[in-house]
Amino acid sequence: HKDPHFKPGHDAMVHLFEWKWNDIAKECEQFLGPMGFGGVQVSPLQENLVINNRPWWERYQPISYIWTTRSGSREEFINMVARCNKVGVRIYVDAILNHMSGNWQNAHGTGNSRADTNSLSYPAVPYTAQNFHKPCAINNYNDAVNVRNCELTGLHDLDQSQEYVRNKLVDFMNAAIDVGVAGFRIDAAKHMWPADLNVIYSRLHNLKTEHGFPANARPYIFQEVIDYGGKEAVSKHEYNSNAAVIEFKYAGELSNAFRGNNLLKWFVNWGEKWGLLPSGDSLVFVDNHDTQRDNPQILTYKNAKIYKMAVAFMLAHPFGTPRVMSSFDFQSKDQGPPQDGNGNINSPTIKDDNSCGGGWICEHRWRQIYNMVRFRNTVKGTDVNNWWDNGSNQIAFCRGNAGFVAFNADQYDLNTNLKTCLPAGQYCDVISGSLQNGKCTGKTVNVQQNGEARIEIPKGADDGVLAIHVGAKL
Ligand code: LM2
Ligand code: CA
Repeated sequence: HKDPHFKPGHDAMVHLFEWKWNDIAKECEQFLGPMGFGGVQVSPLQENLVINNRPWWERYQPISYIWTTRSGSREEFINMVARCNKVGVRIYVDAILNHMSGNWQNAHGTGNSRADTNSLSYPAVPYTAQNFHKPCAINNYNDAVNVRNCELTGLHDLDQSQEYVRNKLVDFMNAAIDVGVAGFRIDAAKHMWPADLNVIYSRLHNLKTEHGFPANARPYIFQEVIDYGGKEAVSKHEYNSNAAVIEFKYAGELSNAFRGNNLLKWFVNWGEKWGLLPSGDSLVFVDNHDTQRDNPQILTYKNAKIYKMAVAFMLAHPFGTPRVMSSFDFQSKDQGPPQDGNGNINSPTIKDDNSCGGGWICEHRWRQIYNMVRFRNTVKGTDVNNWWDNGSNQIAFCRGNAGFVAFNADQYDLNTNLKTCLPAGQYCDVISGSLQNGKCTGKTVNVQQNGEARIEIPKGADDGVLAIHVGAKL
């Protein structure tokens, strides 16, 4: 369950947070496939409670396993998966296995199901009170039983030790596998027992060859276990034997350094030496839909220049399976996606320069980000070599003889000759521009016969990164 099954020439996942299925299908065909993205993490597929003012987080309050949400219908979901697979882009579903909704009066769902949440009755599944842990509040992260058998912010906590509950969860996931999804994000995995999860994973169907997967392929599973390395009863090390884990420490350390609280030169040994899980077990990222709202240390689209530097570093470095966040703009924590007066989600608008409008940020359509996805594909299979740093926050490294990247997070210019490891010639810096019709719209870098080039990143430049690779040679 650790292989994302990206197609050749495709890499990196993008979380299209709160996007509609029809819009994702179009995005796969028009942008993600051609640009070499590997897959999309989509918002939850299961029916959720309709909550006043339609906050984004209503989707984390399931009411049934019916595939009807504000992202679209069952038919639209099936159509999206097929169209994305066809252009080499995989779909990963955000699966909420830990809980159902909290308590709400007159609860009804996006598929019109009803529930009596106060008595833990969800007839559209059906679940009754006996399928849940006896309600108690999670309030002690030093106690694994409290963390796993009590309610996360009042969300009714399913008992995954019951065969009945396991079967409901497995059936839901298998139905998604059967229409072609490549895997799942496991929401709140920290709040479930690894042994129960492993039983559930073991019962999942293989991915099907008719959807372009290799024979006997297992679904990719990446589990949300928030573990920054502090002392808690539950740790990420309990979860990575059978499936991948979302590496929060990776995200924390990257934001910390690019904010200026740690020197970039220390990234010379970035990886397990920092206390991260093994590369092959790690889903890595800079920000996610939670941390961009509730963790002020984490970089987001709102800190554009240093955010793009952190994302570029993630995509340039071979560690882990990277996930790019694609957000909608928000002023307050609860604000839902761009929507009309009836609560229907609006589609993003796409401008001439590739960027989005209509309240959608679409970080994945920022040149500095999608060009680094291409970089990552081009250098695949190589290691980091010829690391250089100035003893501070100017760093550079090669990826074999296929790519070279440099960063300047110091408050003074970077202007020096560096080994790029690339064949001599003229290269287009894919951060300041793109190679279009044989011309570079940004800086050109001249690599000498000895593999060296003059590398310049002035302190006041729009971007603090320079990246060249053999796929963008003039
Ligand atoms: C997750 N991972 O483990 C998701 O990434 C995260 O976004 C979810 O929280 C959480 N777990 C549960 O799936 C979000 C949001 C919460 C929100 C819940 C449920 O961050 O604020 O809680 O979804 O919608 C809300 C209210 C909270 C209330 C709760 C229950 O904010 O005050 O608690 O609903 O009604 C009484
Ligand atoms: Ca639980």
